[in-house]
Amino acid sequence: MTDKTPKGGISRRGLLGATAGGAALAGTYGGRAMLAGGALGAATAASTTKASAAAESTHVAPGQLDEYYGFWSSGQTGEVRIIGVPSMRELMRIPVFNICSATGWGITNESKKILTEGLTEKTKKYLAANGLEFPRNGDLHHVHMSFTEGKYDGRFLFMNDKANTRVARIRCDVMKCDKIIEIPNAKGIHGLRPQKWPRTNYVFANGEDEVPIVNDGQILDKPEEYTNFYTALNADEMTVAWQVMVTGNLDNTDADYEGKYAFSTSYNSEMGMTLADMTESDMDHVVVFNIAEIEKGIAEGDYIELNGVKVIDGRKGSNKKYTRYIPIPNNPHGCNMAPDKVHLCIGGKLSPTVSVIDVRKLDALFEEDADPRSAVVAEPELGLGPLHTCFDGKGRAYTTLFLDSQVVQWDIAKAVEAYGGADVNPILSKTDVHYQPGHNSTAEGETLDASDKFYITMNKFSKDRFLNVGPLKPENEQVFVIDDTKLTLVHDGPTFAEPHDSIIVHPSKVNPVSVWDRNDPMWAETRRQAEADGIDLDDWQEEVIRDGNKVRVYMTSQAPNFSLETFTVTEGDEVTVTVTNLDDIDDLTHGFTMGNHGVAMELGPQATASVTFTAAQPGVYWYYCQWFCHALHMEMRGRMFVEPRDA
Ligand code: K7E
Ligand code: CUA
Ligand code: CA
Repeated sequence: MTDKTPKGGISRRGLLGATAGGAALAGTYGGRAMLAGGALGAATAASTTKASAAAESTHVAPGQLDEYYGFWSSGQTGEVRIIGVPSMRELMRIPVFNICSATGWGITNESKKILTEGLTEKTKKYLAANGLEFPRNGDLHHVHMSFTEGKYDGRFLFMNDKANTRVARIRCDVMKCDKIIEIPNAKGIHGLRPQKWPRTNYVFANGEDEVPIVNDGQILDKPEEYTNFYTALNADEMTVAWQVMVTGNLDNTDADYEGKYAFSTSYNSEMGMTLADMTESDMDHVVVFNIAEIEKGIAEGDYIELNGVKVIDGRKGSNKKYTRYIPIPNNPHGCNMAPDKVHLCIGGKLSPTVSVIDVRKLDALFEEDADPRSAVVAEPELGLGPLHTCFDGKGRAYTTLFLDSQVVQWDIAKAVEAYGGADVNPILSKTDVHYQPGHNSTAEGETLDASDKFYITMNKFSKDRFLNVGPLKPENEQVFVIDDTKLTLVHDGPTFAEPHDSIIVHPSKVNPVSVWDRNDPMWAETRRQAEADGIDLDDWQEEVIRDGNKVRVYMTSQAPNFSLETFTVTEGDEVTVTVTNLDDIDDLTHGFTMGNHGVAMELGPQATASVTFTAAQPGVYWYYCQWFCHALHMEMRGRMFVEPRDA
């Protein structure tokens, strides 16, 4: 095939084009006959014996540890989950964009600082006017670990919040969120990826929703004046390094293995505002960002400053040094860089194809008059609704087919040969999943250590796979064992909203501590306040400081006691309780819950946490440890006396 426009076989009929799109998404599409090739029926279910042998090989017996960590997004729940792979046992939840009753995330002063300090002034003003301190929800789609030279380095996890245009970071030493930043100018941060090479200096983040360049109400329903913002964050400082204005919206993003280019898919090159407009064109595009040129442009002052951010103009028709637009069919979604360091795979979504871009051809693409499709080296027709692709390090790719409810395993090299005209079928196997898969993962598949051990698919619907739990059903994650071209299902895992994406990381690359450092920066501000109150957090038991109508109560916890059994405040006082957990052995977490005040916090071994509340009503209130810590855990409690103000 020498034709560099989309392959002849892909016509509007072959696509789930403008007219079919809406119906397809509504699940009424009936065109399965359009599948390419003949021998593509779903792989028949593995025989029972084979399946049980595979299940045996991945069974993690009670007391045994999993082979891998899985880090899971949770969509509109707003948290990150740690899952053991392959058992799929949920090991931990890390609150990020949500509020957590158990740990006090969103309740403690330390977490509130993280949740508020990175917000823009405009948002702070809006929240204050509505009696809020930080957004209550989040929509966390993508979680990725920091890289050093193309491999996970166990330092940080990064994640997006589509709902409130934020990016957050988790420290992997303690598995807690330590930074959240709202991205100025952009709207709806969706795709997010760390730079892979030479290390994660940048985190790239897509703005999905188009807005006026200056979004202050002067321009409203004039889409022709909207733009979109691609953001590079400084990963170490969690600040915005720069932004690029682009034409078309931005969906998913990835970066290469050379540190030269980053990429984003756009399903709305039309800059349409309605479903009909957004699916009008047969072709959308992938934006290629030339990182060195953008850095040079910033250094040379070729930017505008918008809300404190240096913004480069990379829109169509602007200076072509910074960006290039590769035409791709049709409303593309997934954007996945193969660990062969060469091939970038773009899921066609409404097109049954995956477009493969050879990153070695991108230098030439940036030359004057280059054919915009010159870097496309394959476009295999794989099935209906291709969304995301993952890799096993053996030259094979796995693409989820949303509409077909299948995963298609295919050979990248063969796809390139077929595009060049060879009579080869790149498809190796198709396997049913249950049902409607979105993202998928292999172990370390987005790194140079990609493995072909497991294949995990994150399905948007479980339908009839589990006991009925009412109108809201769980989603379903499935684990398959890969044996050459055979994928054997070994586990169904129902899951609460909504596991968009996951990464699977070998324990040799991430080493969390079991006990906090007493001097952890997480509570640096609390420590400063304690010092101002004459208290050395390393050596104290209890203290009550009165400062006008502010009362600061310091206590420690050591199973099964709080160092203070009672303290007294006055009605209307602003009370800050700071607790340090003196226990310093593994797994000895306490908590502090103040009854009837909406106050709770987790206290890991050697951790300090604080919480501030108003003692509004006179009376006796009990506080207690909500984390089961000791045979006398129930007895680990104390009283707060609130005296009437006039008494
Ligand atoms: Cu769910 Cu990664 Cu937001 Cu695709 S995205 S499915
Ligand atoms: Cu301390 Cu329960
Ligand atoms: Ca489109």
